Amino acid sequence: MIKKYVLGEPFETEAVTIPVESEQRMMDFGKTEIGDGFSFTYTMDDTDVIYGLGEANRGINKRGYIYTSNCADDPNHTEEKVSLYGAHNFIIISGKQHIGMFFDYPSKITFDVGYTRQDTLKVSCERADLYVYVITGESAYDVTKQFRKLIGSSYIPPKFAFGFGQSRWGYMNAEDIDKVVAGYRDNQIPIDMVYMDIDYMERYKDFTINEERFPNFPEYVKKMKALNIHLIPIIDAGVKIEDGYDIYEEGVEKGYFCKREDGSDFVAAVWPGWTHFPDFLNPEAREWFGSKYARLMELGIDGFWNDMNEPAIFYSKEGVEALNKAIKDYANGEEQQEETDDILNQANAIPVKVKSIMEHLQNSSEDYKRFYHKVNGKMVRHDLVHNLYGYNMTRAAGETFEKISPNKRILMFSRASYIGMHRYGGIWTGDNQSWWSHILLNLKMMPSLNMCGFLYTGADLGGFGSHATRDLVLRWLALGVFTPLMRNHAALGTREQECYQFEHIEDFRHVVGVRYRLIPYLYSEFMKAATQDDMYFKPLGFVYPNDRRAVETEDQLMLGNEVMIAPVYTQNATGRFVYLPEEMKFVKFLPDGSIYEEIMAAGNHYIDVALNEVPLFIRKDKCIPVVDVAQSVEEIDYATMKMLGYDGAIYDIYDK
Ligand code: MIG
Repeated sequence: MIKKYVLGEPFETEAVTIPVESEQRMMDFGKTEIGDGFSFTYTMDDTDVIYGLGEANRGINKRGYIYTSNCADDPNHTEEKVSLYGAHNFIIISGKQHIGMFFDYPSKITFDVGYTRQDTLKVSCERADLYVYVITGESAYDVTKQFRKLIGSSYIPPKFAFGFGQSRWGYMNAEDIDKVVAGYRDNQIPIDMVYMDIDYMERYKDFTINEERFPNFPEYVKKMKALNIHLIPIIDAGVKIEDGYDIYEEGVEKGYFCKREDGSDFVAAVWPGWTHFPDFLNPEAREWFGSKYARLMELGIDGFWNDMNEPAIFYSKEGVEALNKAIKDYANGEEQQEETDDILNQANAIPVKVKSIMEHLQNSSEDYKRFYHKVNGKMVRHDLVHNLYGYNMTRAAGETFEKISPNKRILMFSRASYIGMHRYGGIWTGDNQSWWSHILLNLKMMPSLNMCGFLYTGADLGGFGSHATRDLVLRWLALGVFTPLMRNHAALGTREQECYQFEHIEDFRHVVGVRYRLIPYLYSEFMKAATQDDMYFKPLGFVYPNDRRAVETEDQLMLGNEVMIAPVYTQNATGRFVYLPEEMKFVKFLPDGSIYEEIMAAGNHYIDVALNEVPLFIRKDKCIPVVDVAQSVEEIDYATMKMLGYDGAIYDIYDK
């Protein structure tokens, strides 16, 4: 059952697509307080599990920490962080009763899940203008499915997007990309996509191609297509201010950029230098920006990734002015440097005020108060709707794709997001690090994202920041084999981590190859999840809710209807412990192409998994299809399909 409560005057985020009659009274459980903002407080039972929050830090069970939805460009996902790139305000209280709550509120909102008081859940935000949807059901899984119906069907990418992709910030030109393609094709490591990061553009101008770096780009796209390689360019949110750049000039002329209070166009520095931000909350501006994706589609491009759309800001004009003033004041003796007894520090000290301004220049909350959106003829200050920006950038693209390419799916995923965006694109989970703990973080985020509608997701495999090691990349790929988005991506300046950069390339060939053997199964499970508003990845507790040990398992996931995954995420380990809630078949894809199978009883086991093996479990009396390895999705030979799992299980892949 779904109830909708209206508090104050909510902003219409359009996250929900199904009309629900609203009630003006308060929720009849927990405690709602309105006055200085909004808060909802609920006392949790010891055994209540809190699910949800999509792209958030820490566990599948969110208890024991505090999280703030505030789309943030923060590349340091350490354990204490409270905000990442997405804002997914859906939680489920699961215990004696199962209650889902969606707080449809477009600005900063905090979920204190037993942080301040261990038994207290408190959700609070600054203004009491929001919709709260309350869903009751017989289990957390049931509540999730009801919620998913409410917010509309998830985005479906083209089939090639289930292949493997290679990316790196630093591929400068066609030669660099040729090297990547050769590195994969020559070594027979399957691949379908190579990503183009910001350097393909002309001075970082959206929808341009640097002709010196990519001479005759349409031909190049064709040449790649002939090799079954899709080139996937990045699109940044900010539009470069440059005379003669038509998108900048049109945007200014039509008033499609975000404005300051005085009506002038807001100016912020990002990769292109000074930019304006398209006003994606204005439907006309959205349509206008969206239509520009067609420029690249006309050149043969069929996939994109949207970046910097929190929006990320290096600094604003106002920020620089404040800094200049502080420096001038200091030089004129009006601002003292921090007093310290430490002689060394005295010599190096930066004046306090200057230092504090410098530290807050980037992604400053002050800047988010400096620009406005035009919504239904009214000016709305950005910070009040901050979490909708990336959502509406991706929606701009998605609406264009629906219009100009109704019969062909286009690959699209975004960095920033809000619930509702799941209808237009997937997401990648941003700038993680080449850390073992981030393999586990990747795994834990996946089911939470599914609860919020985001099915086409994945992390930067091998880690974005920091230097990767061979074993980490292999182990991470063995998780990536199962994530719908399987992309190796790394930051400029880090160790090269393409699969052919390490010794014993055959191990990488094998692990990526397993993905291709499983694509018919993974694709089919994805399509079922997308078309039936279901989950692709589930926590074990969604399938075995009465098994406390299963509910508490945070390092294994259910995939589709048949599979459980349990990747190794510890360095130097030759295997791991697993918990089987029921009898299952342990399957390992071995490097010689054969498959190891062993039925295991319910309970605890230690499984041996070498670096070059890919493990999975098949649930009792079920089986899955596998095919032979192919070098691209296009080349998969369905005639090689065999069933793997329990003998005698009846399995019709197309009509299950
Ligand atoms: O300020 O385009 O998260 O994937 O490689 C960094 C360069 C901008 C951040 C993205 C990352 C991408 C990088 N971008």
